Amino acid sequence: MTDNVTETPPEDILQRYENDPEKADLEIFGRVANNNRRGFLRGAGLTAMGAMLGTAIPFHRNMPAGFIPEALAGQSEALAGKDGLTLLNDRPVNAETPPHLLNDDVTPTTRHFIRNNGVPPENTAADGWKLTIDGLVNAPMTLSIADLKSKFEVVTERLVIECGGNGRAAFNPPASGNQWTLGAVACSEWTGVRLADVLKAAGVKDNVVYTAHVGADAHLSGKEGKLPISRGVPIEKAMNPHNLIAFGMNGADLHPMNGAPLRLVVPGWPGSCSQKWLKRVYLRDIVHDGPKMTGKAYRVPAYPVEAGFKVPKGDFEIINAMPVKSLITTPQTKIKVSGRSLQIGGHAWAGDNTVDRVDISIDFGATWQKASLSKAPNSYAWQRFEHMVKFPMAGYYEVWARATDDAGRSQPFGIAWNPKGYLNNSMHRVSAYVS
Ligand SMILES: Nc1nc2c(c(=O)[nH]1)N[C@H]1C(S)=C(S)[C@@H](COP(=O)(O)O)O[C@H]1N2
Ligand SMILES: [Mo]
Repeated sequence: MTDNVTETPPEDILQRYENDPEKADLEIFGRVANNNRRGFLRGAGLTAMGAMLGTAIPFHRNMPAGFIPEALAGQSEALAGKDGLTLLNDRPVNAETPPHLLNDDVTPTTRHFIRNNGVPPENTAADGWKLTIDGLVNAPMTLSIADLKSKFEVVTERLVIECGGNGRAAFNPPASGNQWTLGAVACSEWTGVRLADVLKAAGVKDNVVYTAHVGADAHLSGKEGKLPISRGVPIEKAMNPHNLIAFGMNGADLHPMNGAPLRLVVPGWPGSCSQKWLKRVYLRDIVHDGPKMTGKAYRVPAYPVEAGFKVPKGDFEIINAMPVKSLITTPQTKIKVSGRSLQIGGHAWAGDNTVDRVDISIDFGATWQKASLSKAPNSYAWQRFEHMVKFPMAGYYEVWARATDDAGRSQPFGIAWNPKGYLNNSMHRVSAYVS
């Protein structure tokens, strides 16, 4: 690797990223950001970052290229139109939402997380946008957004999108990639047409096994025609009536970072199946092998492994439905309580399943109390739970929430470790200081 670290005087790192992200990566990290591999901070970049933080960074060698220190996050303009999100990376932009800002039953657009694998398209105008449906169909089609609206039934549903890597930050040994804590999940109200209706209109051939999704974002390398991500789902999942080709988000247009003007929403499965800036869906007679479909991407070992285990290459399988999970959205953790009772609330969801019950513990899991749980307004929406807990005396408590789905599966306390840090559905805990 060539040493491109320059001796420029310390200046605002975020500004440098805004001016020219590739150059900033080279100057600051000595390499171009690659989400899967770690570069490190050194030379003038290290000096600049240290100056901004006001102190030295003992573990700077562990900071991956493109990494923005938490203390500086939130200052970036990448989050225009977003409110209170924590920036994890700004090349590409990745930002999550703190749990207490996810309290609404319908996640406002301002609080929907952002997970980008590449560089979003600059032109996100609905006018002139075209979606192509082809591959193994009887009648390939190219449709404008107006065509979608006029030719197919338009539906509105609340649908959960959760990143497969949500919760990765808790992995030990750590897994590379965005260090999501809890907030790479949202349940917005999406408006669009059913993917199944559009595929039926095109005519699905008998030999189809998988869909393949293409968006308009560019690869980080800038290489023409190279896709940052192209995932797909088995045709059986694709025909589920709750998958939408969406042009509306919470009664308005989609946010540019959430896929404007058109995206897939494939609820219940890893968020990566929900292609943003959707340009093309094609049908295949093999399992789709686009970028982030193969290798270890969005795959877990086919059997349980010990933390740190080196899983042989052939032993990974594609993640399908996401596991049952819940999030305490009120109160915010570290809450100070004067008095003896506290109202607990949050949401629970369960991949392709529904949530049967949510239980709450204030004694580190020794005993559990059943929370009240609302029915989902439609399949794949998250379900609200509420419970009043009573503390016996002053002191430190943890409130734990554990959801159980209609197949009898519950959230574990610990993490089912896997090399890439997926599917962490361990119980959410918030602390309470009772005086
Ligand atoms: N075109 C495109 N679609 C994409 C992505 C992407 O990088 N490019 N990221 C995927 C991933 S990994 C997730 S988790 C969801 C996140 O959707 P959001 O950014 O609207 O929250 O979008 C998916 N769709
Ligand atoms: Mo994701």
